[in-house]
Amino acid sequence: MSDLESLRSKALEEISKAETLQKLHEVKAKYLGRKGLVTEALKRIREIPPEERRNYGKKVNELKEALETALREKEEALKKKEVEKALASEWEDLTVPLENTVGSLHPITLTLRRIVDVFRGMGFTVEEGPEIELEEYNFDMLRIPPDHPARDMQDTFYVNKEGYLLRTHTSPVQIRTMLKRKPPIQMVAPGKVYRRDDDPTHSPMFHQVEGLVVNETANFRHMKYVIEEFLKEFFETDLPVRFRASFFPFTEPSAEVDIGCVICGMKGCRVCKGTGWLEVMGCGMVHPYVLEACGVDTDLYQGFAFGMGVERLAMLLFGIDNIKVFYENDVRFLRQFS
Ligand code: 2NL
Repeated sequence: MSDLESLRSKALEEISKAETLQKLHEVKAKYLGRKGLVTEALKRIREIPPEERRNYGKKVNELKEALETALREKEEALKKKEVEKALASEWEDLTVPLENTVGSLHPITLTLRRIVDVFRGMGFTVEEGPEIELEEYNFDMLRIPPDHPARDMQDTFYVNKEGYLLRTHTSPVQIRTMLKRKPPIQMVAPGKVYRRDDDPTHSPMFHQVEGLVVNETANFRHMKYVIEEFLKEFFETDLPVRFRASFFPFTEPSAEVDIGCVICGMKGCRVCKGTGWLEVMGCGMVHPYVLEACGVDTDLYQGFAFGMGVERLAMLLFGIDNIKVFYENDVRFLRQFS
């Protein structure tokens, strides 16, 4: 019996002295574990003379319960202390105005505005549209065939509602503009677009600017001039530009636009894959099918259109070689654009 008393005072002292949860768990194991001192004392009940057993059993169980209570209370106290410690060292009061700290625009926003501002300077209007689009505007009216791989579930985010998707380019904004306004049209459509891509060079959400000109005289050399002027102003230098024949379902003829590599000065590098040229946009004369689908009379009007990826231009403008940094929101990266 006196052994039980000294066991109790020793255990309680060790519990109260435990500074960490780890230490407390060690004390718990020492007394209440499978081979713990109290557990052993409980097993010894068989060695106790029958007339004392009842009393002994009661005492050991009381001791066990007392230690469990003390352990539980101590554990709560230690956990509370840990939370308080974390709150004291880890919290930030977001309402305190920070001295010498100003927010800054995201590099994609800066690039998007830079693109749009050049076109505004050339008399283009800026149009926006919904990110959840009609499949009809995103594909059908752009002459993208029903079996085109871009329509695949693998490539496009379809939403629950039949006939709707997350737009895969900003062309539907131009479709909407032609449907609601008569030519002459000269517009750009900036915004977010979505494709089911996610690897080191693709993000499921990215940004595009597309442009559209529809009037009585729009032609290929007019388009070349507008694009060359844009690239000159965007990169603030008279860069070499070349147009390569290409294909899009919505334009005919179509071309891809390359600029002399701004990273290596056309000597050949990793970014331009040794060619000295970088592809920066696509363009072409709007297919008559697309114009007619939008109610534009092709006896009177023709159009040209172009499209570019904002992330790609931002990477070239700022010399960034990894698209993911735009979405990680690491303030050490973002602060460089203030
Ligand atoms: C690219 C290519 C392009 C267009 C976009 C367009 C829009 C309408 C009608 C015809 Cl409504 N065309 N847009 C035309 C040619 C190329 O983008 O590589 N973008 C990143």
